[in-house]
Amino acid sequence: MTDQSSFAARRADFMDRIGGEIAIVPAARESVRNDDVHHVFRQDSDFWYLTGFEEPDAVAVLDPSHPDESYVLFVRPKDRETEIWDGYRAGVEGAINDYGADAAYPIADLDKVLKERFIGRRTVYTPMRRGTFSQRIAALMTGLRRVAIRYGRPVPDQLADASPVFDEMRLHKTADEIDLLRKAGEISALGHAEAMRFARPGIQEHQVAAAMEYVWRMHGSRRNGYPPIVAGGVNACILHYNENNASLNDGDLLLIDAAAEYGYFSADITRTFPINGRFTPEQRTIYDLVLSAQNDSLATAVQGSTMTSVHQASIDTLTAGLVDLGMLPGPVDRARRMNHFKEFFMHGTGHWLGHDVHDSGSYGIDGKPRRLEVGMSFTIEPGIYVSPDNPTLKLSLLEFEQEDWTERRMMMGAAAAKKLEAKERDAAGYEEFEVPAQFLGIGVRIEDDILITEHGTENMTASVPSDPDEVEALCAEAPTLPFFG
Ligand SMILES: [Mn+2]
Repeated sequence: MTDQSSFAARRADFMDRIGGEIAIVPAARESVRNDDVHHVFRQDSDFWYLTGFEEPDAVAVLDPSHPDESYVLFVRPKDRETEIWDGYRAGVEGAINDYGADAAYPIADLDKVLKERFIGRRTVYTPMRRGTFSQRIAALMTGLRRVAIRYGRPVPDQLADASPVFDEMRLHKTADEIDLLRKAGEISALGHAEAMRFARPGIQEHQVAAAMEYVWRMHGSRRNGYPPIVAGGVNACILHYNENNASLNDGDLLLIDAAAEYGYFSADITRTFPINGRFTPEQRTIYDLVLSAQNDSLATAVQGSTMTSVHQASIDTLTAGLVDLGMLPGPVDRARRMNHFKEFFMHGTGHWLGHDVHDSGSYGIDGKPRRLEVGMSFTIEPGIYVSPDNPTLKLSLLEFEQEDWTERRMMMGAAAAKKLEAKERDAAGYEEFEVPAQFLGIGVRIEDDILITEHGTENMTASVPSDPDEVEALCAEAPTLPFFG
């Protein structure tokens, strides 16, 4: 597990990156589920990254120019009565003795102490992705300024975003972090393997989820990386399906996008397999195409490449394959120019992976795709979803440029950009196209977790098979877990 020295090393690095300025970083807040019951608490990833402190209602202050209190924690104070009801608190004593803070204060003193610390400073860093908290800091600065100007005292007039500082640090994984990420991948794969053994016609989606979660908890994972998607048959065509309350049907596929969190690192795996253990020829055809797209993306995922190239490889393979199967009108280069693949593949091919399943970090630098470097981790997850409700495609004849879309969305906002695009599509016209009936209702995604290392590209989740013959062999094995039905 991550020990205190690695948090201290991150804080030192973070302080280097903000120069002599001060940074204020808030913990996650508890959220009410109902009455006096809260949702299960999970610490904010940025806050965890710097502190290793798991309580809500806390704030970390990093103040590299302070002579002896460069790391200060504001925490819930010890309170015997409250602790009997709601659990242990480290308190100010624990924050100093166990979490390495140079000083600690009760959270109620935050504004008062910050005002003192702000004297003589020009810039205050805070993660702007925590919107309401950065607004609170901005309000504090404004209030302080009005008084300070009167007395000629210098106080900060600039609020700077700490989120990109976290992004750059979190994007590059250290050896210790990679160990945890690999472990998250390994145990998540064990759960997927059990799901292949465990699933059978007649049981419920959430029962398959339970079998996977049992495996993960037993291997030391305290929680899932994200809500599991266990989608039988046509449910696979709903991308973020997580009702998980349908019965599994003989002859359908089961798409499972689910993974464990381990040591605050999330894996992210999708496998699709036949519920009765044998692919139909149509299912196998679609499956093989998605798998070859994933392999082609994997081949481009090398040091120096970009996530755009990784995505492009899947788009090219899927487009050619879909035309070949008669699922899109050809020729292939025309289908490419019109982005027809979006009829069946609506999401990106991958995203950064780390403390959060869709981890923070920019995909571009100066408007250009950033290069993959050693220590970066991401998913590769092409898919094909053939909605049963959409047998007649209405294909737009508009030739579409991805760059234009990004630029527009930035300048005019997503809703306005979408509206303008719809207008252009209408102007360019449409053609209708019948999807071959035998493919309707099939949804397949295959997703693995990738790491760029000095020795090449590593698939951290390859231990659960994606080769269709190996998948069928695993489905044929007896489950290791009992079914209580
Ligand atoms: Mn994913």
